[in-house]
Amino acid sequence: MVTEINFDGIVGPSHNYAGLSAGNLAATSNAGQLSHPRAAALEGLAKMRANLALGLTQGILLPHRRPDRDWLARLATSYDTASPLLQAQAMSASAMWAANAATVSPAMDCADGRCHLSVANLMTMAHRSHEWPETLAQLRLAFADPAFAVHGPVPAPFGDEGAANHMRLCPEHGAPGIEVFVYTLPGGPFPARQHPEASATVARRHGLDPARTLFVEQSPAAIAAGAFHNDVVAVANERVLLAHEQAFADRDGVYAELRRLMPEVEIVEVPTAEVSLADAIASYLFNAQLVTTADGPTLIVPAEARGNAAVWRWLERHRGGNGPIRRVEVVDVKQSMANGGGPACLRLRVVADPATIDPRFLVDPARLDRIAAVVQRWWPETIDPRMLGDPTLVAAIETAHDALLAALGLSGYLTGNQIG
Ligand code: SUG
Repeated sequence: MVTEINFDGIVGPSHNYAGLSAGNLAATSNAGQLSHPRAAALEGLAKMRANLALGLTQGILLPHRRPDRDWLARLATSYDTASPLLQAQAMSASAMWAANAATVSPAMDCADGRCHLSVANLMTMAHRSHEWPETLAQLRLAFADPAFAVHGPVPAPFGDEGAANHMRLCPEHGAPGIEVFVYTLPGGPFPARQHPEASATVARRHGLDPARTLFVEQSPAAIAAGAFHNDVVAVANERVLLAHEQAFADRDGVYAELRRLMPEVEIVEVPTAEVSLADAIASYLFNAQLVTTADGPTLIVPAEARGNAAVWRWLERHRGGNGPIRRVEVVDVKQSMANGGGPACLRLRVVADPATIDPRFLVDPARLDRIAAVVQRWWPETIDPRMLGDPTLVAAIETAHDALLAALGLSGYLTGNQIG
């Protein structure tokens, strides 16, 4: 049966705060801090457990091999001889933010009746630009069934950040939807990561109906305030769009188009007067998972949203009743948050039949226990980003990764799948 499946990226053993993402205020302000990879991975696993307890179907994406020695070889260097910056870029655990793995269009929206996935090139940030070959290998394995079509990256120079800049609304579960691609234009103080041509390419490849596809510009004010992806200022699920007043460049135009295409749409706007852009971004109110549970629409927010007085006041006033947010769940993912990744960043949503997915990429509580045991045993407790060159640390990270793949029955999954 077709259902929503959230694939969370498992936080890799090299999780660290090297401050690599300009425009991502959490990451740049925490640059140089000590990270806690073991705690980070356990927080992510606890979030997945909580999702299972809500009755949701849960999947995983694997941490990538770090350091990425193949990438360094393509740059004609090796980990031992690379500069500290290249070492940090080769060591980043950024593949954990699965919302940036790919853009996904469910079968109901695609001309050929298959669910399409386009791996994101993430080319704007050096440390993320080398994720796609390993992500693609995982997607080709997890979604090998003919029910899916998995595409390679959009060619350079068109930056693509995947589902973080894409939303989907539909009148009811299982119905064809309206797909909304949110692009960015350069000119502000921070990089614009989602090129409009990348969004248009993904829509064409997926065979989306142009009459049911919107391309909208993210507001430059939001990017300048630190919203480096649309999913930091807006989230959608089924009939509901929850967005900050300053999420889109042409807010009235976006709402009018949505209402025209889908009269059932419920637009919940958070006004600047109640929650400033700064509060929205610091708390990650919008980087929430908006999911449908037996109790109705549920918003899964990070603990930082509860810690922000203005945001919590807004949530308290708008939850419950018969409204579009029946329930609010709070999860603690502070290790990921400190690098700018909230609950929604950590997951890639796929609407599909779980029976068509490689079962090694799906989890139940027992499988999560097995992963947690590997993390407890092998993940470093802390990493000081100034120590990324330490050969003992590098060996520990590689051993930890091998141990996880072995536990999941996925050792050597890249063999014969390597690209680049
Ligand atoms: O691309 N942080 C990620 C956070 C991604 C969040 N994803 C979504 N909003 N969907 C990024 O900026 C920080 C890594 C570092 O600085 O080491 C980082 O890459």
